[in-house]
Amino acid sequence: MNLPTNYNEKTMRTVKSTDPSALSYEEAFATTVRQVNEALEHYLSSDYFAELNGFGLFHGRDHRTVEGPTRLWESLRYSTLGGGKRIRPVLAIQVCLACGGRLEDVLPTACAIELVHAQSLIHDDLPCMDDDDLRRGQPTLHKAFEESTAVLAGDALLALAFGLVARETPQDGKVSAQALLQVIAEFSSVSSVQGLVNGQFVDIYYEGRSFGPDVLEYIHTYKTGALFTFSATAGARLAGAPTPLIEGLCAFGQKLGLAFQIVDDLLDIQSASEAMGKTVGKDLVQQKATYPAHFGVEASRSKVKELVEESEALLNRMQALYGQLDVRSLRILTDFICHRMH
Ligand code: GRG
Repeated sequence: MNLPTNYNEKTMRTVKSTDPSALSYEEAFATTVRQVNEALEHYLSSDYFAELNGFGLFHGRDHRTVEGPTRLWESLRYSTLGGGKRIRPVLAIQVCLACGGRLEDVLPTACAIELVHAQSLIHDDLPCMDDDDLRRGQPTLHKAFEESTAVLAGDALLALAFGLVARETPQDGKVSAQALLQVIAEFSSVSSVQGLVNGQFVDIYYEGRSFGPDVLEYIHTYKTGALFTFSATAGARLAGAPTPLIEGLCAFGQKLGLAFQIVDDLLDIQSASEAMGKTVGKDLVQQKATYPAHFGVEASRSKVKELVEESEALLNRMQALYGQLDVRSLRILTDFICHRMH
């Protein structure tokens, strides 16, 4: 594998610390989060939408005389640009950079992942699902706008996401057409019945029903783990990493995703709404399938610790096999995911 100078070096050097492992998520990834936010701002700007209007059915159509599209556009911006840790795009980007890939090759996919994440939050908050009023410290989309707008904004974000990957990934030969098609196909799977939709469906199905550890792990793996797994895998694919490394990073993403959801379950019990920016304590009321509900708080914490150790072991193994793979940022990410307070 031909790995160019690692971009992480540049990111790390902007921070006043000699020990990168001592950095917080916010310190280590401030640049990456900013890049993601700037790109999202662009992809949800009126200029970009005007550019898209040049396609197909809407070619040459002037929307300025009709009021509705502006409100729809505002709802997309409200739900996507108003906060969020951006952890999934950061994971995709950091994996790509760790494998020696280019930021520009992964940024459209990283943003698309955030759009699907935003879509899943909008629909999850709807009265027919989790029925939540608060998200990222603000009224949920169906509260700030209308329920119909929230459904349609989610639909729009989902379709927009796939267009971003196809349209915006540079076509200069660095990412092969085969790799790009595989990324798009996998993105479709994890967003659908092999991922989020399936996880959400089974989660709702088991509300108030008895469940075992296998059901619990199944729900977490699909509902939350799928986007983490995809983020890591896509990052590696877009960097042109060899298959065994893609597989290793896919397994790493799976472990991170499961750890992230167990920590989320723990935070739902232990945190204040202000810190989380969303309603907490609802899992118990809704009799949700969670790790703490099933195994207790201590066993859930031990499971997170176990997943961290397994993730670290995977990173060490991959580093030993691929000397130029820079796993420092992935260690910081793992640490944040397991010790986060929001
Ligand atoms: C993708 C087509 C499609 C449908 C989605 C509604 C649904 C089907 C799935 C729900 C998935 C869901 C909401 C999982 C919970 C994941 C989770 C713990 C979210 C919180 O993520 P953070 O903490 O949020 O990264 P921020 O606000 O920081 O972005």
